[in-house]
Amino acid sequence: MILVGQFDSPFVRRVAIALHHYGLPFERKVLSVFKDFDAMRRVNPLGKVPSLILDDGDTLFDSRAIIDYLDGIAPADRRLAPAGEPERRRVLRTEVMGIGLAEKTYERGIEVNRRTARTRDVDWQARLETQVTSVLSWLEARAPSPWFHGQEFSRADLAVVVAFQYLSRVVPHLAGHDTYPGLAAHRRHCEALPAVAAVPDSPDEAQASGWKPET
Ligand SMILES: N[C@@H](CCC(=O)N[C@@H](CS)C(=O)NCC(=O)O)C(=O)O
Repeated sequence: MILVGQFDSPFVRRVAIALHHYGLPFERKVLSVFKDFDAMRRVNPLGKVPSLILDDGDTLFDSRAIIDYLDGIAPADRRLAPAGEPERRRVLRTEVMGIGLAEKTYERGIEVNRRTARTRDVDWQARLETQVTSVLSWLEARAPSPWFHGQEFSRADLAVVVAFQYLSRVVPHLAGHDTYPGLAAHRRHCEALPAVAAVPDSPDEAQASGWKPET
């Protein structure tokens, strides 16, 4: 399998961590959605990452769809979502919040980094930051101990930890570890897992494709 995308993307990292967790070997094709836009669209017509090129030649798009597929073929004792209800719907609900947190953080980055001060929409930026802090409060209130649901690391934990790591790198003042002690402890528990530790958030890959930290 070939995973397309960079490890500064929380969505690409989600898939890579899941592949490590399942013990599935993969190669990586490092393409940037900005620098390599034409090559990217030859893999995914949307020009988005992640994509996963399967051994039979099929290509899957979107981290949630990819992890859904991988979880379906994983051995039962490695699956990242429970089969039974109501546990399953609760894991998926928290996963949606984690993915949404990463999406809103990413959208805010586009607003701030890819526009000039004159064209930036400050009201839109404020709305995005409200969405980010609102989700953080919702997650913090669920007090993961150490996992969000049950006794094992799940898709919920995976989505939240990569989003929180990403937010901590790109907008550290919105991710105060004193403000969100439950999420900070959750992050430490997740980072102690070999699969998470194997795929560090990569500011190097971000900077190589033109990203600059906010000043
Ligand atoms: N919901 C998608 C989000 C993927 C996403 O937004 N990826 C960003 C990179 S971090 C992207 O491809 N951006 C380019 C674009 O939206 O045109 C997923 O979970 O895979």
